[in-house]
Amino acid sequence: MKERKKRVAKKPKRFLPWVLCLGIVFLVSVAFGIKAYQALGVEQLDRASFEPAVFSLSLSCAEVLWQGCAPLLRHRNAVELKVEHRISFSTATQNLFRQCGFAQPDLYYDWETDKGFLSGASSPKARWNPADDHGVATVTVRGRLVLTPPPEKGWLWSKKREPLEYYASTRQSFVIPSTYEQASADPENRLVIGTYPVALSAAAERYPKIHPDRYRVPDFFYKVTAETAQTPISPHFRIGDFDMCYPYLDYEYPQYIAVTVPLVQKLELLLERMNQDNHSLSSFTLISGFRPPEYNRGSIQKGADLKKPFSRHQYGDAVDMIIDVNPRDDVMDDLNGDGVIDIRDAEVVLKYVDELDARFLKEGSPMMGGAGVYSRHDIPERPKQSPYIHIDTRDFTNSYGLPVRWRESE
Ligand SMILES: [Ca+2]
Ligand SMILES: [Ca+2]
Repeated sequence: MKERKKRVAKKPKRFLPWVLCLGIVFLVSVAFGIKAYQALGVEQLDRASFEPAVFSLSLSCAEVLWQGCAPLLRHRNAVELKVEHRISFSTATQNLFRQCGFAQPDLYYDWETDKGFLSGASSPKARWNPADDHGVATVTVRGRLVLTPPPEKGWLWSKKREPLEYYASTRQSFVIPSTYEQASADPENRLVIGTYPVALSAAAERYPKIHPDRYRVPDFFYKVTAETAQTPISPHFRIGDFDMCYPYLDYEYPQYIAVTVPLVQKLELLLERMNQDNHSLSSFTLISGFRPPEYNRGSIQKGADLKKPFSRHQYGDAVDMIIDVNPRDDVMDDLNGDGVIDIRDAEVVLKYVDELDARFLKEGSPMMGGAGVYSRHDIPERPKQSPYIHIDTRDFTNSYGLPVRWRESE
């Protein structure tokens, strides 16, 4: 019995080294497996880091009516800007991040502006102040996204891995307003604005006398230069569309012009409405936007005879325009398809303006205004004459309570 007990007690000792060996082999295999798996993951991650467009930024502020366009500011107060980021890694990359144990990404912002000054920089919010500047200003924000991988663990020490960095930037432009006094006093201004007529004077026409508040000197002028003329102020219009630079007129930049937001909004809505009826227009051809009193009076234009002293053009809320798509020849297209290009083609556009103005009148919208059609325009230097339509946002009606309309044919 004693011998048998001894044999039973010795039995486990014989297998212990094997169990220990197998255990060590298993643990080493698992460790190598994890290392290999992680190494594979990081290698894949390095490749994934080259995925394009994974990190983007967008700026927002209350003043912006149309994304990607520069608002015509109607104040000189500070503008509150906020940047938002978008990280759009693929699901596979996100899984790799999880697998490799990445820390939460760090975001750094770098703000700058070419005019005015910024405060609150480096955070996702900043305050831009136009200060005493004029014209088009641009705020740029650059973002740096840093993804820090966990250290590569060795058997005896850990090795730091380089962080992955992504860059993105975005910008927002603004058109800074200037007063009439500032615009007139700027020695760089190449367009003489001149003196606005007094609405209540004895010589004033009927409408200025009834609505003198609509014939005041405009509150805001905007400086346009050769560099900033292409700045989009709405999806389909640039600030240069409203200035006094035409290939056939000898006016230079910089110039200060008046142009109002309701006018630009109205043109956008008119374009949208006409395209609903399959006119397929990418824009309108504006043959005249702002015209200063000095021009309207004929003082700075030879042979000028158009010139109404109370023209809406000098208040920045009127345009003369044609639709010139097919053929593109600087002349109004045959919109009614009768084979003749005349005032009736301008009336095709007027029909849509009537529809919009009826709605604006009902809504009390400041986009409501006057409109007139013409057989030929009144800028003698323009190489080609064309029927056209005048559209404005004067925001008052005629004595019958209807939008002001006129028709001027030869
Ligand atoms: Ca044409
Ligand atoms: Ca026609």
